[in-house]
Amino acid sequence: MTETIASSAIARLSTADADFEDRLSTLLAWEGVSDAAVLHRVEEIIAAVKSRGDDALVEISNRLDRLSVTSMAELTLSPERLRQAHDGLPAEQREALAQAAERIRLYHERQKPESWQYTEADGTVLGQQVMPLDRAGIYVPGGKAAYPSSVLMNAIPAHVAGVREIIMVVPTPDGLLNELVLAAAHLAGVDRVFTLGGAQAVAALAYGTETVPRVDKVVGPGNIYVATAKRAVFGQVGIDMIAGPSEILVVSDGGTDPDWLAMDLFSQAEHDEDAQAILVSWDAEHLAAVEAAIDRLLPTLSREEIARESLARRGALVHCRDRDEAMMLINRIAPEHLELSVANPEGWLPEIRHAGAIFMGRYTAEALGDYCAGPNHVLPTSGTARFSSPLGVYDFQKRSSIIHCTPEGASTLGKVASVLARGESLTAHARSAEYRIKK
Ligand code: HSO
Ligand code: ZN
Repeated sequence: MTETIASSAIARLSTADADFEDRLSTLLAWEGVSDAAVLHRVEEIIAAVKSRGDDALVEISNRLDRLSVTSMAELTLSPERLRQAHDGLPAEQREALAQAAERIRLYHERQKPESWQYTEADGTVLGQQVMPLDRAGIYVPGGKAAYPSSVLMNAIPAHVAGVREIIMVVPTPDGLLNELVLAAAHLAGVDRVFTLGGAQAVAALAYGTETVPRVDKVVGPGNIYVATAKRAVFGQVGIDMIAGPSEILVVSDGGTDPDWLAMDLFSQAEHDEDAQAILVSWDAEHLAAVEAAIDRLLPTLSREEIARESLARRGALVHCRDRDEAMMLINRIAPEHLELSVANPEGWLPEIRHAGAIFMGRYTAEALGDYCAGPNHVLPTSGTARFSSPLGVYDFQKRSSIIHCTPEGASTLGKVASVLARGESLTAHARSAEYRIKK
């Protein structure tokens, strides 16, 4: 068995090792489950918000976020307050946010699905009508995970989809507000903001209170309490995915500067201790060079401890046989982020079946996509790219089907429906269809 070298910050695996499959499975395993104690507390909070509305929100927020407010008015931010936050930013930040927002908007405009209809020979019209949700609720975490970029990534697709009202909730532990988050909300088209967090915020959005309007879908990342609350209210409202820790898989052909690759891995690892960064290459010398770069550059990071812990817990440098084996690993892992740091990434694309976002070539760092390239950074994690897609305009819309029969159409279809209805012993169905059959 290949033991992790004690001095190294990151595990080394080789597909040639007998225990490779076991080690890879262990590395990829992520249990997103919350424990019974968390579920119990979340259920209590939801029940309190459901039955006592605003009073419960004030009480719970005071207790959990260490506030001393007396009414929901103190937990509500006006659109003017958002504008002030925006106008008060240093010009450089304001400009960067505006550029990012505009690029994200342009990209998502392209996603807008069209309604469609077609007419059959007898004049019967069939179709599909796409409509936005009435209200969407966006959860934005507080504290160290408060990302203005995530406000843009969640709210802009909703806005582009045509959602009538976008409500944002963001906790203010100890009363601290993040001005960049508020500025991003202003730019992204958020209509109302409540400074609520945790399970109580999710419950308020799902059920509504005197002050907080009930929404149709709750999206956005959050801690274990938020994720558990989202699961609990699903069905009452729609939810987006329950995201696991962020991950990156980098595939290198050996031609990229090892420092660049080390920093790309760090950019994922610095998110949190459970984030995952994996590099795959068939060039053993190159892997050793990246490992040296990791060891040299780690101490230079502002979030060194988090990155180091993440690499130690869940990171890996994987040596594989060749390009085909690298491709097999990509589809096996189904990564949230895939960086193809190779000479001809286009040649790889047709074979990549599972990846949330694909970053093509040596120059396309994931960080560019995280902030401003245009595509969404809310992506399927933990292998769920096998069956799901990046957050987008379509997550804030739904479809209605349309049927419009002519007398001829009703007659033809009536005969089919009548036979099937009698086969199901549903005679009212049959007679309803038969009334419309031409005599
Ligand atoms: N990499 C994160 C998104 C993010 N990065 C926000 C920086 N800020 C998940 O895709
Ligand atoms: Zn990131």
